[in-house]
Amino acid sequence: MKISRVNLYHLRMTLQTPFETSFGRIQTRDSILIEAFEDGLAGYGECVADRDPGYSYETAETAWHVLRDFLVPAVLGKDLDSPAAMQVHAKFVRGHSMAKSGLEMALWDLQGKREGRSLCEMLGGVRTKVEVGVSVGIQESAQALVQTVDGYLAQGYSRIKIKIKPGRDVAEAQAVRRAYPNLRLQVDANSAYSLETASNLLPLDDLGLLLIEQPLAEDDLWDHSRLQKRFSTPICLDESILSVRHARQALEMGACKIINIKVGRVGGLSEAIAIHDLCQARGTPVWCGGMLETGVGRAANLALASLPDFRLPGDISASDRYYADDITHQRFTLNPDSTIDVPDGPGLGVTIDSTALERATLKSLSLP
Ligand code: NPQ
Ligand code: MG
Repeated sequence: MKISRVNLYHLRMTLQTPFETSFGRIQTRDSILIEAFEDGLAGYGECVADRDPGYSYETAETAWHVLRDFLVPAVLGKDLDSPAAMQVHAKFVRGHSMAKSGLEMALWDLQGKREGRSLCEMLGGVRTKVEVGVSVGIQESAQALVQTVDGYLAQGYSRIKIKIKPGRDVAEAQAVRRAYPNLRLQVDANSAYSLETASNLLPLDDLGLLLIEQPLAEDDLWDHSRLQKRFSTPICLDESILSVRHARQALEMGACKIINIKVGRVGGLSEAIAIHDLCQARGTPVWCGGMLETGVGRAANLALASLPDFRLPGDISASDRYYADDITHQRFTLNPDSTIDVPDGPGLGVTIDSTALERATLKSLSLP
C-alpha cells in the first residue's frame, strides 16, 4: 500500500463519569484520531495518549508532534508491503509507542477495507464474541465502591477490576469480596507501590483474586519477580511490558504469570500479536487491556481479543460505560453473557460519525 495523505484530529471527549486511578482523576479524555488515505479509501487508527503523562510519558501533544514531524513523513508515499512494514520506517523514532500504534492501526483498517476482510480475520481471530469486564475507578469509600460494582453487575458484567492505591486497597477488595463471594475479581495498582509498601497487600492473597495488576514501577521487572514469590495470586504486568522482549524477560524472570496486552502501550497491533504468540507458546494467558478508547480503538481491541490466547475477560466495556457521544456510528453493547460481539465488517468494521467527530475535535491537520 502507498499512503498519499494523512489527517490528524486531536479529540477531547467527556466521560460518562469521572475515572480515578492511583495516578489521578479525569473527567475528559483526549486522544488522536489518525485518518490515512490511499486512492480515496480511508483507514482509521486511534492514538491513546491522554492529555497528561499519568499512565505513560506520552501525551496527546507529544504524539501529535511525533506523528506530524517524524512518523507520518516517514511513511507518506512509501511502498508498504503490509501494515507492520510501517514499523521498519518508524524504527528511527525511539519509544513513542502510542503514536506508532495509532498510525499502524490506520494501515490495518485501510488494508482490511481494500481486501474486504475484517481485522479479526486478518489477525487470525477464532471467536465471534469476546468475554469482557469493567474497570472500576477509585470511589469515595469502600461502601460506595460496592454500590458502583452492584450497578455494573446489574448491567451484566461478570468480571470486575477495581483500581487500588496505598490506603485504598485491602479494605476495598475485602468489601467487594464479602458482598460477592463468587465474583471474578481483580485489582490494578498502576505502579503505586514499592517492594516494601506492597507488603500491605498480602491480605489480598486470601481473596481468591484472578490477578494483581502492576503493583510496582513500570521499569521494575526484577522487584516484581521478588514480589511474585511472596504471593500465590498471579501478578499481571501492564505498564512494564512495552515489547515482546519485555514479555519474554518478565516470564523468564518469573516477574508475572499473566500479561495484559494493550495495543498502544506495545507500539501497535503487530507487536501485540507477537506478545500473544510468545505467551501462547509458553502457556501464559493474556488478556486485552483498555485505555478508555473511542469506538475506533474499541473495535481494534475486540478483534485482538478474539485471538486464542486471550483467556481472561478484557477491559473492553460497552461504549456507554465511557461515552454518551462516541465518534463511530457503531456502538458496542454488552450481551447477557458478559460478552461483546467482534466486529465483522471490513477493517475495523466501524464508520466515523462526522458530526460527532467535529464536536470532539480540538484541532486537525492534513499532511502533506
Ligand atoms: C489500566 N485502564 O489498565 C488502564 C489505566 C488507565 C481501563 O483501567 C486516561 C488515559 C485515563 C489512560 C485511565 C483501565 C486512563 C488511562 C486508566 C489509563 O491500567
Ligand atoms: Mg493496568
